[in-house]
Parts: sequence; structure tokens; C-alpha cells
Amino acid sequence: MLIVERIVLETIRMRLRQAFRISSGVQEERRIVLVRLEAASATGVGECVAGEEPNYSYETVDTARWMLERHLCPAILGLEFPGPRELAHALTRALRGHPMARAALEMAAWHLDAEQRGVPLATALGGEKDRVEVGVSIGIQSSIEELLAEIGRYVEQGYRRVKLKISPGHDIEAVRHAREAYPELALQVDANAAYTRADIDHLRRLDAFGLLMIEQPFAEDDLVSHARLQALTETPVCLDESVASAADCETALALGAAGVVNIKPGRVGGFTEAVRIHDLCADAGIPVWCGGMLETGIGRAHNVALASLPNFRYPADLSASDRYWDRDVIEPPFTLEPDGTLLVPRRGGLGVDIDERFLDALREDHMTVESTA
Ligand code: OSB
Ligand code: MG
Repeated sequence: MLIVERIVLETIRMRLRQAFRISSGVQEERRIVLVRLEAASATGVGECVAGEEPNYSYETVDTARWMLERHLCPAILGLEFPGPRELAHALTRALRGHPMARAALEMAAWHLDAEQRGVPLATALGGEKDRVEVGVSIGIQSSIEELLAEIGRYVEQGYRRVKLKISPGHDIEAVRHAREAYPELALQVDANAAYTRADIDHLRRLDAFGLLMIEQPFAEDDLVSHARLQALTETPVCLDESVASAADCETALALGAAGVVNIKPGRVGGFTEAVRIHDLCADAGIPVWCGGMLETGIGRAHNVALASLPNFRYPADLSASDRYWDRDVIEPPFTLEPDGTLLVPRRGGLGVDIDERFLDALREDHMTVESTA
């Protein structure tokens, strides 16, 4: 049973070790909203994946924070829910859209529930694996030399799958060089919606490089173009931005717009919807994998737990803590195993400790939302 007595909304600021450039913008630093749900005997924490600018999605750090304070926290405070799925349902009723804001609270509720019951979060979600295969997502680089150096650095560290961000002008040649330098590497690309239907023939040239998939080439609302490309290309087309719910996913599969689906719980409103999408794809014979949004160790622990479900069949965009941060906010940080995996924490709840002292130093502001009832 879940009864949240107090919610603390806080914003932390953390500098990425390296700027991360995608087709729609660049991030050097992250401002991150954390949602702390306090019940009588335990606390659950959720991390909001919204970025500073509305480029990947219409949501931003500030819109998410506002929706949480004004609409989402009041919808659950002091109420009794049998479990996190019922709480998720109350959040869906509380407002349209804003899945990233909703997810931060919803994932905190799953975390809280797992803590209360002393069950590992992965087990609570239906996870089965004890380790998850991971890769690294490399931002757009200013030259081919730099790109090859970046790939080399991560291959050296033991990553076995690399995702390259592409955009018009930074695509075929970059992939050709990467493939020539690393003939055996599992490679895939992500366009973050940078192309249009007119580019279909251009994108078909990627078939020559044996990619695992091409992720989100077209606009998020343009499922028809994704379906056209999928009909004309050997390379599986993967959807990311286009899938904000299980209903979106169902539509995409009905259209033949996806051969693979990237699931980010933070993008789809939380774990309840993420598991639905996982199950829907499993029934349709479509593999899924777990994406990332440059999370701290808290969001990473959540994602690793989800990626332990059985239909997560491609390596995740969940790299070790040191790929993102000089110092992570959890103890121990995530490290890459020699077999290219991250271990799924076995302990009850989140399975890693949150470094509260360090969070104190990163915090820009915080507020408490309490039940008015
Ligand atoms: O499209 O998958 C994406 C980061 C920010 C915004 C969008 C994306 C990404 C990533 C990062 O690819 C993956 C990671 O967290 O390592
Ligand atoms: Mg993506």
C-alpha cells in the first residue's frame, strides 16, 4: 500500500564530463528535477529526464517542475493507493501530456513501493536478468578524426555497441569511416528527427553498413514516413520520440513504422506504461531496448532495473557512471563489467545508496509539497 505524506521537489545542477551534441541541440550541463516521495517508513526518489530546452521534447526542466508542483503532487498526496500502478492511473487522470513530469513521480512511487517491501526494483517490475548489455551513445563530433578517437576510447573501455548521432551532413561518411575502422563493432545511428520524407533514398544508403538499427529519422508525429522507410530498407527502423505511450506504440506497430522500439520510462510517463509497451512489443514479436537521457545514477538504477525484463533484446544506452560524470550521486557508481554489461542491483529497493551529502552540494533549490487535506 502507498500513502505519500510529503513530497520534496528539488533541482540539482551537474556538469557533464563532455558536451553532448544531438541533431537538435547540445547539452554541457544538466539541471535535473528530483522528486522525493516520503511515506511513514521509506522514501522513493524519481529523476525527471526533461532537458533545459524544448528540442528533444516539448517538455523542459521548468515545465516539468511546474506540472509536478501544481498538478501532479496534489493528485496523490495523502491518498491511499494499493500499489504504484493505481497511483500511475491517478497521475494520468490529473493532466494531459507531460509524460516526463509524470514519470518522475511515478518512478519514485515504484521505488518507494520496492523499498517498503524490501524487494529489488527490478524484481518488482518483472525483471529476470542479473546483468544488462549496454552500449555508449556518442554525440555529433566536429570531425571524422574526433569521432574515430571517441569510438576508439569507448571500445578500449570494453563497450561492444556504439550508437552514433547523425544529422544531414554528418551521416554517411561518418558511418562509413566508423565501419571501416571497426568492421565487427555493433553499430547503430540516431537522427533525433533530423530528416524528412525527401531523404528516404539518402537514408537507404545506410543499408551498406550492417547497422543494428536507424533510430528516429523523422519527426515524432510522422509515423507514415517511418513506415515508408521501413518498407524500403533492410535496416530495422527504431522509434524513440514518436512513442510517448502504449497507444502510440500500438499505432506505430499497426502501420509497420517500427522494427524495434526504444523504451525510456522517463519519456512514456513511467514504469507502468514502459512495461505495457514492453509486453505489447513482446506479443507482436518486436524487440525493445532501453534508451537513456544522460541520467544521474538514480535514473540509471531505475533504467537498469527496467532493462532486466526479458524482451529488452538489444544493448541499452546505459553506460557506466564515468561516461557522464566525474562523480555520480550514488554509491557504488555503475561500472562496466568485462563482458560489456552493467550488473542489476540485487538489494531491496533501488539497490544502490544515494549520496545525500553530495546531493546537498549540487542542490539549487527545493520545496516541500504537503497534503492540504
Ligand atoms: O535520443 O536517445 C536519445 C540523450 C539526450 C536526448 C536524447 C537522446 C540521448 C541519448 C543519450 O542518446 C543516451 C545516454 O543516456 O547515454
Ligand atoms: Mg534517440
